[in-house]
Amino acid sequence: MNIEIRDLMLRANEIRRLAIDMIYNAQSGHPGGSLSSADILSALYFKVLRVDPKNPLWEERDRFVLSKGHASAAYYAALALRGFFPLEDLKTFRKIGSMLQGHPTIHVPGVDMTTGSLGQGFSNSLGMALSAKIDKKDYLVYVLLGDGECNEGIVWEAALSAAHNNLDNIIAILDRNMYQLDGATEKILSLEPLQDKFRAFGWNVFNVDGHNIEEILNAIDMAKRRNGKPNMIIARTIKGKGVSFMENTHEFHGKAPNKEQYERAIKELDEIEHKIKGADPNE
Ligand SMILES: Cc1ncc(C[n+]2csc(CCOP(=O)(O)OP(=O)(O)O)c2C)c(N)n1
Repeated sequence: MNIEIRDLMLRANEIRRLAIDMIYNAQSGHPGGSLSSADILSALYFKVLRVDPKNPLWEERDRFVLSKGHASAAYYAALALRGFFPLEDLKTFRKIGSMLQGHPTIHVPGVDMTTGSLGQGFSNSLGMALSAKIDKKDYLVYVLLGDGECNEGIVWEAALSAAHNNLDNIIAILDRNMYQLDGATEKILSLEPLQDKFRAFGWNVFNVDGHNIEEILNAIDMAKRRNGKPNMIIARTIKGKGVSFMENTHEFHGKAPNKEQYERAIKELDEIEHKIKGADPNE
């Protein structure tokens, strides 16, 4: 682990802590899928994305679409930490009148697409990639989707269309945490063999440990080589990652922690921070 990776891990942990804070404070939100995607968001916002927080609508910027819009707490935390708006604003999460509603909208600086209706953001990202090609722009379109989200028919229609249009400027990341709203994905509507499905639809497929930032970055580098096919990075993750009693369950998909659970969660995340800081960066 080098110093850069350690910094990205600390950022991910900070995203997790802020997301838990926000959801607890609002007594509403989605902890499970926010925690599973924190390392991916850290890699994107602190290393990969070509964006300018001072000029969120910069035309040449890379686009990012959070297609699993319910993970907004982690998304807003990443945007605030990256400097798109003050950290103080996170306290208004899900409050009446706040720009930081339960699902992201384009009124939030740094948010490129309003999402929340599952499958739609993935399809929107295709339009962005297609328009980049038409306008001869070289920005890339990143999109993060959930595995339960792949129950939506629109995902597969978009997958067909992206390959048909040779949209190699799309880098999709699938948060494969194995749980959706009310149970395990394979029990509700099985997706496996998922990588074969995307390959058969004409995509490059990369498999990574979605909590290993180095692996995420390497896969993104490979996806950037652009061979005429759209790119799908299947990131194996743990729903609720970082908070023991939220891990590998759908129980905290859309449920806020109570006071005792909140305190326990923050304590565990503090311990993780301590551990990352104590690790030898040259190992
Ligand atoms: C079209 C649509 N149907 C239903 C919902 C309600 N919903 C919100 S999250 C969710 C489950 C999503 O599962 P997954 O993509 O696996 O999310 P993650 O585990 O990554 O949080 C559902 C059904 C929705 N937002 N949109």
